[in-house]
Amino acid sequence: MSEKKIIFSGIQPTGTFTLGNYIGAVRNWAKLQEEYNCIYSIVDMHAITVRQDPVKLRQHSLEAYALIMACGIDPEKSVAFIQSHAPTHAMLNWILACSTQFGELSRMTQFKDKAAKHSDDVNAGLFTYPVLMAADILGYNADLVPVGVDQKQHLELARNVAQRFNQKYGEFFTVPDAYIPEVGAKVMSLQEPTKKMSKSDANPNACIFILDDKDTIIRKFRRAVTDSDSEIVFKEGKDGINNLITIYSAVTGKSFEETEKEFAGKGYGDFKTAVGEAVSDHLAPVREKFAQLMSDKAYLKDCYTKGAEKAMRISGKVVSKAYRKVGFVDSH
Ligand code: ATP
Ligand code: LTN
Repeated sequence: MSEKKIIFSGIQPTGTFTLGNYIGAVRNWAKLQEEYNCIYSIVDMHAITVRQDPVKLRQHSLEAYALIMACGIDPEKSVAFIQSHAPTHAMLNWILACSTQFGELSRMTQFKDKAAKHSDDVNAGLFTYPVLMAADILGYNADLVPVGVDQKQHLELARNVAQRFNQKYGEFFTVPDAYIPEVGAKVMSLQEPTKKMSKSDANPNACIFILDDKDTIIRKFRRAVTDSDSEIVFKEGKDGINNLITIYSAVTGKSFEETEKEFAGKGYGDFKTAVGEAVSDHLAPVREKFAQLMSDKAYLKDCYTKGAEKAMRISGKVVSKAYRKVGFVDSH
């Protein structure tokens, strides 16, 4: 048996990934592949907690799979699959739902935000979303979960559910830790820099999508909301500039201080263009790889089919043991 720790993470196929998804989560997934046993999923079952057009959801799921590969996930090194292809997640979801309290789900801020945003469809799936997320993670006994800071509360819940199950039935699930990057854990909207950049933002100028072309990226950065000051320094109250410095540092690897020095005495216009160029250059290989992958659907299918087989093999064992733990009669 390998001694490597286990990583699990997921992303919803709700549209092209933003720079936030990339810096906060997906690019770290690729970096972790060498050191850990990594399992990554396109969580289509989570996506239908808000209304999706079925034709678009199918397309977005395939694109999301190609996108994680374009961002460096190697399906030979990691297990990469589509969540609905592994029914073990839904099986474990039920078991864990019975160790989750109504009260704790009611406190989830993502639920409150999404319920307010989709007030015509506050369905049970939206409410129990974090239980399915716990099932994703615990079904592989993951040690670490690389996510952006917005998912911290869901991770806490997954830990509580694991601990509660372990108390009821005896030590079984690994209690997972969140793995949140130091820089870029919360990339902000370019139009409202106090809000997180989100795939489903109605204003396309608020987000950089990782497949945007160079001109679009530079144009969006040039329109980014900043402040009436003129200094390029990271400090409280300068949300727009802080966000741009964070993004620049995340893609160039330069520290905040180095960035401040580089742009000392320069204007916001120059800085915004430089951020746009750095981001576009950084993402150029992702755009190329994505186009190449989407032109070979048979290869993609082969990858996600094999990925699901591997995922089922691992989580199938965990689910069988969990069934036994709770007292279900063996079916064979
Ligand atoms: P949606 O807008 O459809 O709710 P989303 O853009 O919030 O989606 P998810 O699929 O929910 O994206 O998140 C995938 C991963 O990206 C998660 O780990 C999440 O924490 C991370 N993430 C999302 N937005 C940001 C952001 N602005 N900054 C850093 N990380 C982010
Ligand atoms: N809820 C996450 C997506 C997600 C996830 C997971 C992340 C679903 N299952 C398991 C990490 C581990 C989000 O980003 N909104």
